Amino acid sequence: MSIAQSPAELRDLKHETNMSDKAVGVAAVLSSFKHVFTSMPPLRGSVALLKLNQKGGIDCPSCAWPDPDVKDRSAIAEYCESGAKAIAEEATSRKVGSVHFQRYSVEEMGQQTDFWMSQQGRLTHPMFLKEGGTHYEKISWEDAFNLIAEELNALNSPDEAVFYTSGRSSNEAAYLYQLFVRQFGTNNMPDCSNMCHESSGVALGETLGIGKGSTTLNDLENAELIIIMGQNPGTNAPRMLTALEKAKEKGGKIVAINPLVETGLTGYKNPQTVKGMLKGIDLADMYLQIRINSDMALMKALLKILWEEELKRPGSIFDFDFIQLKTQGYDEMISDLDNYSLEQLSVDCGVETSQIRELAKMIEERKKIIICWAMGLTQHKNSVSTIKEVVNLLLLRGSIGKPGAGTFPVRGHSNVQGDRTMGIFHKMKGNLAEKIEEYFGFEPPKKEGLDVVESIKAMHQGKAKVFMALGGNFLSATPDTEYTAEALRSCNLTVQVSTKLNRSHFIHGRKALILPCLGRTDRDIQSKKSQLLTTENSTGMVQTTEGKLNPPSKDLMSEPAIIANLGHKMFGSTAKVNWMGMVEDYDVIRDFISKTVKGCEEMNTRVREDNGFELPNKPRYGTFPTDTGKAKFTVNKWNPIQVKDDELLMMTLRSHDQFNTTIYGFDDRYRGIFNERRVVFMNDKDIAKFGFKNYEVVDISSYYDGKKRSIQNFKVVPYNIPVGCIATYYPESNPLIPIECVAEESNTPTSKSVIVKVEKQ
Ligand SMILES: Nc1nc2c(c(=O)[nH]1)N[C@H]1C(S)=C(S)[C@@H](COP(=O)(O)OP(=O)(O)OC[C@H]3O[C@@H](n4cnc5c(=O)[nH]c(N)nc54)[C@H](O)[C@@H]3O)O[C@H]1N2
Ligand SMILES: Nc1nc2c(c(=O)[nH]1)N[C@H]1C(S)=C(S)[C@@H](COP(=O)(O)OP(=O)(O)OC[C@H]3O[C@@H](n4cnc5c(=O)[nH]c(N)nc54)[C@H](O)[C@@H]3O)O[C@H]1N2
Ligand SMILES: [Mo]
Repeated sequence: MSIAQSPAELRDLKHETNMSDKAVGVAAVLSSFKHVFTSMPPLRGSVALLKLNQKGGIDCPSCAWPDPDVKDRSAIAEYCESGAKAIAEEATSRKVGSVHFQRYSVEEMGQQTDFWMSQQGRLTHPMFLKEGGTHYEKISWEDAFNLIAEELNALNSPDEAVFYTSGRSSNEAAYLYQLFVRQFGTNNMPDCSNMCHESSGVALGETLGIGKGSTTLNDLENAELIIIMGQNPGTNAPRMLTALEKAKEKGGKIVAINPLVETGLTGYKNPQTVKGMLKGIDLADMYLQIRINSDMALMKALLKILWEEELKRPGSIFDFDFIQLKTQGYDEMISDLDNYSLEQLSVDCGVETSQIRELAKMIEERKKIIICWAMGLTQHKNSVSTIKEVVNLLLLRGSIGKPGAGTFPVRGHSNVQGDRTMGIFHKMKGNLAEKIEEYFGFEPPKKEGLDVVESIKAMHQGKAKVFMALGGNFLSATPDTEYTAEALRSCNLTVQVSTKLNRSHFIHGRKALILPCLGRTDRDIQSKKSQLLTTENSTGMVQTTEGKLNPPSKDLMSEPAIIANLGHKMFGSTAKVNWMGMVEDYDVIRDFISKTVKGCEEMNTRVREDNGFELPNKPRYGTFPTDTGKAKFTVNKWNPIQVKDDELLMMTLRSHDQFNTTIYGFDDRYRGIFNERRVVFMNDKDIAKFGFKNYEVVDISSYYDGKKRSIQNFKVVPYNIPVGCIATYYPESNPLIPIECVAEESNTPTSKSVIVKVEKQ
């Protein structure tokens, strides 16, 4: 068996139906405490939880959900079950010391499950796997930096190295990392965004002028209509539910568009109020159970109905003042709608026209409209176009650039947006390039670098030979697991800067390094002073975060210190780029950020203010910094994915007990799944059609371009999911996602629409 995946062994699945009334509430509170207090002593656990998302405390590492105003923060708890689990995972008292690596070979550890890896605890020492070695061995930091420098210097070109970033790194670490990579001479900086909200960034950048959402938490609470597409906030952004509840209390309506009826959007019990704990409410006023990958059809259907109504009652539906003053491309967009029939669009998305009309009516009657979305919209071939249709809808109603209205892509990793602001990007932004040259005295490379998918291909073809990752779990997060494993294995050196063990440590280059670093919760002391770090949330607010707990080992380095040491080793610390000087006090890094990153002026002062500071966001205030200065309507072609009769369309999801590739446990409580992850959710009709029995064990394969990719041992779970659609958990199903299958324009792997066959064993 390949060690590139968690073993395919089955567990004893328990499946309960009717979970909707068991969401959040007491169970969530109990689950939070269980995770924290079984991982660490009570005092450590209490300090961690009490400091979470409080001013002067720790910014939660679980997701990028914004914090309320300081004055509105709950005095006792500003966290959720998912945050508590993330804290338990990072601040655990368990450790993986060097003895552990003597005891288990790389092969043996690779045979273990992802859950086992997360349970082993925090990494404590730099570890080295020599060429042909069977076990990682302890190495000094000095030797580790020498080794990386040696391998980098031996390359024929800087473009033969690849530098990945996950989204947990602080702004300070991200800033130093991009500076290091650019001083080295490449833009090969793939990041987790490439697999996450890249499609949002591209679509919003083109149509509205910046690749970020336009709304704030306050807007959400004051919206009249919130449409939530392709997102499961109950699990992945639970604090969003509190904001939705507030919006609802003020009379706002909530509509969910999702192939699954996700608990949280229904049956929500606020765990932070007594009233909320006792009585569950359905947050969603309307739930459209759409077929996978057909959101564009639904959007077009809505646009068509709104246009019909506008023709009947001219001037009453569309906001022509806004359209004339602020936008372009209206005529083309409207006339293109004639190419589609409402009936066919309704068939394509699997939602009755009567329901679509009902939603259209809600849109007609309200002006303050916010559309939220996450991975259900971004990880398809047509994602960029779909998000542009979302923009079309908002523009027609003038619902953008006004309080309570606009776009809300809900970000994933807690600092994924900040990493981009700091310059982690495989493209070089002109403005940053000039500033780097002005302040650091070297000319950064201009040539576009490699994104995630391109990096994997380059490694596979031998064109990239050194791989370094600042966080993350590249092997398991990326598509086409076996292909990616081959890619990593063909490198000369792979370097993982990590807090915890993961599968990317066992699928490695000829030589491999694990560099253990401080996490968000750890106290970071430099020059005898505790250091602040900063992050940016989903709504573009920059705030401080300060670790409060004793680090698991004195041999850990902070991420900024690791990068600075490497920079110093490679280039020396000069007057212009004083690598070691920058990490003596992170205020120095922030001073450089202030001078070189637009919108971060006076960062040291402003970030210490109560709520931190807001990055510039012109669309939020009604101006659109596109090349023409106008917001753009776009024409997007709708082509349904062709799925043959013996095939199904698969989406890959997160369970309630995981953070991306980190597996906290085997339950997905809100979906009624207990003690198993190897499940495939399927409609009763499909189970009958293919002749399966409930809970029968099957294999799943994709046959893209004639190449068979397979995963074994999945239990068929009857579930309320549209016919023709199935769902499995990520990362177990990543081997099925072909490396060539990507979103147009954004190059994001199509993790939410994989054509597969489910096969009897
Ligand atoms: N606890 C926890 N929190 C997390 C994470 C985690 O793993 N665990 N991950 C973080 C990260 S990095 C991210 S990006 C976010 C992810 O947050 P989500 O995007 O909520 O995560 P997914 O599980 O991928 O869920 C996608 C949702 O989209 C729906 N969906 C799938 N395909 C379609 C489609 O074609 N159309 C529509 N309308 N819906 C569709 C699915 O049914 C599901 O509800 O969460 C962040 N927060
Ligand atoms: N099939 C499928 N694939 C997907 C997705 C999907 O929905 N379906 N979602 C995609 C998305 S949205 C994302 S964002 C990616 C996630 O991709 P990644 O960000 O690469 O993956 P994570 O699982 O979040 O990374 C976990 C590892 O990060 C390390 N880590 C944790 N905290 C820190 C820290 O503070 N510093 C450092 N240096 N390391 C740390 C730990 O060692 C841990 O093992 O996966 C993508 N892949
Ligand atoms: Mo993400």
